[in-house]
Amino acid sequence: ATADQWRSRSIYQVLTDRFARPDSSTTASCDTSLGQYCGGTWQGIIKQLDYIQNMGFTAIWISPVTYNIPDKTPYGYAWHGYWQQDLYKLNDHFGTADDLKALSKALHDRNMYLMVDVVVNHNGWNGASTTVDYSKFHPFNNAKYFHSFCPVDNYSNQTNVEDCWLGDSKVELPDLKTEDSAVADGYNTWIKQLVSNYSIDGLRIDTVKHVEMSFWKPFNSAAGVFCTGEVFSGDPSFTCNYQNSLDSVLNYPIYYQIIPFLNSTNGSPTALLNALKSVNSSCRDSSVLGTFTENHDVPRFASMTSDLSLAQNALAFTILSDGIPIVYAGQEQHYSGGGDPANREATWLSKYNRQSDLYNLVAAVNQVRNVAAFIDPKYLTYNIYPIYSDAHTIALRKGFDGKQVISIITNLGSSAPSTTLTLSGTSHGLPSGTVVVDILSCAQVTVSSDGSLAVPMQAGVPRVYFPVAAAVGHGICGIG
Ligand code: ABC
Ligand code: CA
Repeated sequence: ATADQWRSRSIYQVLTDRFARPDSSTTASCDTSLGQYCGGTWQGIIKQLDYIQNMGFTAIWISPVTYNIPDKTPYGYAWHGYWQQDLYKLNDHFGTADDLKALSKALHDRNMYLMVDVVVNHNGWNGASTTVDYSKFHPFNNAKYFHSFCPVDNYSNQTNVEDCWLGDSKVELPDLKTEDSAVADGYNTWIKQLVSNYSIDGLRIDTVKHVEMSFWKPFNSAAGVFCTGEVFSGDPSFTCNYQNSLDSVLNYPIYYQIIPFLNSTNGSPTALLNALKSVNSSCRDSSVLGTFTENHDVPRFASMTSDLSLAQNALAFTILSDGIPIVYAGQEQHYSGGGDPANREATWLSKYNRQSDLYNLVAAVNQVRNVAAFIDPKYLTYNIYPIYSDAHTIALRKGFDGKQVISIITNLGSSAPSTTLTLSGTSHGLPSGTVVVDILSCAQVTVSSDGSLAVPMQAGVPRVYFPVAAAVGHGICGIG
């Protein structure tokens, strides 16, 4: 599928080993500190697609599928899939080729998309750089395809970032000579075939800033499907520059500003509002960036604060801001693991609880986004903008007149006293007398005769207003 087709999607990120087992167990132990395979598979995911789809997601992103370091390293096993050794073999812990095809088909039968994580920057090696046996790799089975060893140790030197090796002496990540045409051609041939064999709809590309810019355009076109790249940097101009060569990048610049606004009741929204502006001006198309507040590399939101209302605000913003929302499995269960590897908990241990507050919040917010985009696809390219802000709270508008979503995002916290926030008529753009519904509480409010909208703020929860007239018949809050 193309970037245009992906724009309206909402993505649920799973680590294949940690999301669902084929025996549907919800008790199998999985100690994140041990670095072991916990038993999640592609067949396991198929069995839990209702859990994902009932939250309103229309795509999933799974771990890299290729063959990895088979043995135990000082960091444990390659259960996450980023230590690739053979591009043409699958990681058999996750299933067979038929299983992967079955997952792809099961998703397509539900009109959902499959996004696969891919790695081209490096292979994985269990040991120090001096011990690498290149003949173990396929198809790049010779030292001549790799940069000679030097560690990535200076992130302000782009040559060091591109040409040196990630990893360390326990697990090295031998760095491919991606600038060599034999290597680039090899990758382009491989990706074309992988996408076609498994009917993949999109790619999440690992370590994009560690590969020279000129590699990406040909790779994206060889893939022939939507590509979003991991450019791990909070700097809008640096990160957005990669969108001139790839369809999309993950929105780290926004990530790095949402977190300090919402992870305590003292954060300021100023930097987030500035980042929204600069991402919009620096990125070629902010409507297809991957917007997230958690992933498998960063500490879970709930490891920073246990306040549920703050987590609700973070998720509401993730899904309602510009771009393609990405929610990391476990976020909807308020999982609280810290940095890698603690943030890689097994989702099954939550028993796939569909009654949890955040599960229901994600479902409601995905629903309003899906409806807004269905009624008017231009909702998606309408740049969100602030219509109100104070020290703790912002109100945002996205969407054209009569079908705009007005979100109020706050870090007041769950112990905040009840107050009323008044949004003036010129800000929200809804005429006097318009009835709007807060899709989270299902409470309705009418725009007053002077044009203002009186928002009841309570216990730090977000508010998400949608005109009742636009909501009719789409299942929102049961409005028929
Ligand atoms: C293993 C162990 C860990 C151990 C580690 C050293 O080795 O498990 O316990 O601590 C995979 C596995 C990891 C594994 C690594 C290495 O391989 O998942 O468990 O860690 O063996 C991607 C993937 C990631 C994957 C790899 C490698 C790459 O998402 O899961 O890891 O295939 C860098 C890379 C980025 C990479 C990330 C983990 O590391 O660029 O591609 N992610 C700065 C740098 C970033 C850097 C980041 C984190 O730190 O600029 O380049 O990312 O180390 C902002 C700035 C940012 C800055 C941040 C900290 O602050 O704007 O630039 O990021 O303000
Ligand atoms: Ca490289």
